[in-house]
Amino acid sequence: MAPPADLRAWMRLLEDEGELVRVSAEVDPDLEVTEIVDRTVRAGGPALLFENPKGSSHPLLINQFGTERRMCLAFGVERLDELAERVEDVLELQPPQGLLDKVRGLQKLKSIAGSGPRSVRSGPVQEVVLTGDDVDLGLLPIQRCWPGDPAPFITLPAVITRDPRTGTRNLGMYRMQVIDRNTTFMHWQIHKDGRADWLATDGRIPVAVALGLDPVTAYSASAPLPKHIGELMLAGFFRGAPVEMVKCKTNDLEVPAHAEIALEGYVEKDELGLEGPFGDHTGYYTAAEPFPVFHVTAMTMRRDAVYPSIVVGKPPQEDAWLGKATERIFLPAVRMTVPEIVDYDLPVSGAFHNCVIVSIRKAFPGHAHKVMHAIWGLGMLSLSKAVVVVDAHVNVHDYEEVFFYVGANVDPKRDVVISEGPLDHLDHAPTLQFVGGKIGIDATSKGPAEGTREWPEEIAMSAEVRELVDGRWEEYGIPAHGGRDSVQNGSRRSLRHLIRR
Ligand SMILES: Cc1cc2nc3c(=O)[nH]c(=O)nc-3n(C[C@H](O)[C@H](O)[C@H](O)COP(=O)(O)O)c2cc1C
Ligand SMILES: [Mn+2]
Repeated sequence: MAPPADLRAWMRLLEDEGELVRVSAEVDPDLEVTEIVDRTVRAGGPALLFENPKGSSHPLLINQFGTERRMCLAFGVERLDELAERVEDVLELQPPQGLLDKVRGLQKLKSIAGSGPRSVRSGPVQEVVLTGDDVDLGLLPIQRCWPGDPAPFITLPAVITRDPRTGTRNLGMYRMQVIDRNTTFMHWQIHKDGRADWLATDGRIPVAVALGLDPVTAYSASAPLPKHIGELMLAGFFRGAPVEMVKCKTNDLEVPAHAEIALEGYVEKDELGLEGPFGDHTGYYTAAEPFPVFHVTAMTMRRDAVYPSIVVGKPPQEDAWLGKATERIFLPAVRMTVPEIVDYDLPVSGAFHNCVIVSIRKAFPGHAHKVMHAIWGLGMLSLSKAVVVVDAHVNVHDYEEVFFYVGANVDPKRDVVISEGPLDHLDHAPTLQFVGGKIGIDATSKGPAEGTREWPEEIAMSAEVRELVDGRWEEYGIPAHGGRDSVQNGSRRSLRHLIRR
């Protein structure tokens, strides 16, 4: 099934699938929503539509991405790995061999060529237009998420800018702390494309913010694409249809025509204020820091616009599955430069930048070290603090299994690499902000070529006996829950178990 075309289609789909619960009781966006959502996310519960958020006439949608099933529904796939397969298919475009191959190749090219956004003359996002003194962010049920947050924060925006030098459009998800009825902060972290666009301007940079998008476009705002690749292209590729854009009323940018709400305005090069603290996905309050100020010159919306929100905090939270989608979607791109990588896993509890587990087809001495350094040199993965490398046959998603090899195969003196480099903007542990230590753990098997003794053979049952037991299993009369099934499905379950703790 094709992904939903806009937020309303998505909400209908969620409702039809029993994945959306409407809450009609009046609930306060000040902290109360967070506590309800925190409990719901941890229980693997449904998306929630708060129909009567206190102080606002706009419903608040939250937890739309909070489970693997909903993330799959959002993209119209059965498994997130299908997304990787689609990307791989395009990246591995080879010269065609024969007619059938040529036709397939053309179809692939078309799927990319037709992915770019399309300009349209009008769209429902501009059914209501508020400018000047009518702009009022107080109309929206913006959450104050955690007790230490000084103000409400817009948490699920797609922020649109253009590079002043090249005109390239960027979409990014950056939290926005509300200052007053028509200004917010813009939390452009140091490594992000939105910040680079702002730094490249001489005076003021036009900015537009879309709220309430179809789930694939909303996801794509969080995707760590290289700066020259547009996020709307990725969205169009996965949607199978271009994102339609309509011109803003008060600046030269465009916003998705089918969004629920759009904020138009600008950011000055030299106007900064103290943003934060904010209870963030690190599980801690990130300290107040200077960030630029966003002035809202127009607020446009659909009639009865739905306001989307997300809570981040101590993992696991709803953003876990946005991160898992990124992990799957970007695997083929990672493999393009480091083809010996079989698979990788960024544990949710590692807040995505703390730890990467990677399995490799090891081919030469020191190979695991090569891969560690490759990861520390690759896009946003470069911010990874710990890299654990295991052999190809190890299931990187099964943390018990990984821990087994870290214990069994590692001589800490020989196999631990301590390095340094750039770290996540929000990481509070390093002595200096932005830069500090890295740890690499080589948990692959070694051999004399790497200066070790002869490596022992791992225990495994012979194929003949496994087949014999498979064939005779019914005969033994051992109930499935204690036997074969639970062993065969063990790794999938353990991932889910960790996320829905
Ligand atoms: C819910 C959520 C909130 C986020 N908040 C921020 C934020 O406040 N600031 C930031 O720089 N990145 C934030 N990110 C990460 C960025 O969206 C992500 O790095 C994205 O790739 C940025 O786009 P860019 O590379 O085009 O700048 C957030 C991600 C999610 C899923
Ligand atoms: Mn970008």
